[in-house]
Amino acid sequence: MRFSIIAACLALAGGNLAFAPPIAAQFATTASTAAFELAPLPYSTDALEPVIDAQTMAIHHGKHHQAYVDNLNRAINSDAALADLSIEQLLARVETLPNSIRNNAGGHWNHTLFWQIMASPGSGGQPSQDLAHAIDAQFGSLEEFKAAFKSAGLAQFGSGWAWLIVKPDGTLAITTTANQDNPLMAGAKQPGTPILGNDVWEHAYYLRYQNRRGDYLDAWWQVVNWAEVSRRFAVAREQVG
Ligand code: MN3
Repeated sequence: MRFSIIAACLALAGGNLAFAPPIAAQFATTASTAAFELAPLPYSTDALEPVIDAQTMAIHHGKHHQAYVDNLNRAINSDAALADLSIEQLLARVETLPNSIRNNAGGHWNHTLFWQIMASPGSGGQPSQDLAHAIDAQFGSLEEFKAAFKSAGLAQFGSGWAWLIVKPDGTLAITTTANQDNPLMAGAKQPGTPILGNDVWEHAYYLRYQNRRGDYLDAWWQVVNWAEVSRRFAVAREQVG
């Protein structure tokens, strides 16, 4: 991407080579700094209708998530020591980093997961056999898990997330975090690897559900991509051995 911009600038400079070196040098400098990017949604903005409306999706992804990415890049670029760290490495050391990085790295990671673990209503399938067994073992049944997850989402005061995580011992747990925190962050009250997460910030549901967070949490199961959640469960279980 950057090389094509440089090429375009050089082409625009035309025969006036006096302009070429400063332009090239400017881009060469910025190329070494952090640049997290906002991936496109894996479906159209109206794909989750009527559970999540197209306008909410467009604003949530195009404005809110974009802002987390832009603000994260701005924060990273002010500290050269952070330039080469992955998003997971940043999350693992948030306790030593400014809140701007905590909030925006969390926002970027959380929303990247969120888009991927949703799919058009009715297309998300069911939990894999392994995941279904783990859910039954921990919560009794899929329905009981859903009820407990809804309770957690309702009980999260203010903005935050409800999560299904794989704990370091390989078992499942439901937990919540405030703001854009997540269970991968250093100091999390319930550490683990999220395989499913629901955004309970009002910006995630207010246009369609207004104050009815419970209705949103109920309807949301229709757009859960269980194939992707099951894939993440298998990966997380492998990592904990
Ligand atoms: Mn959000």
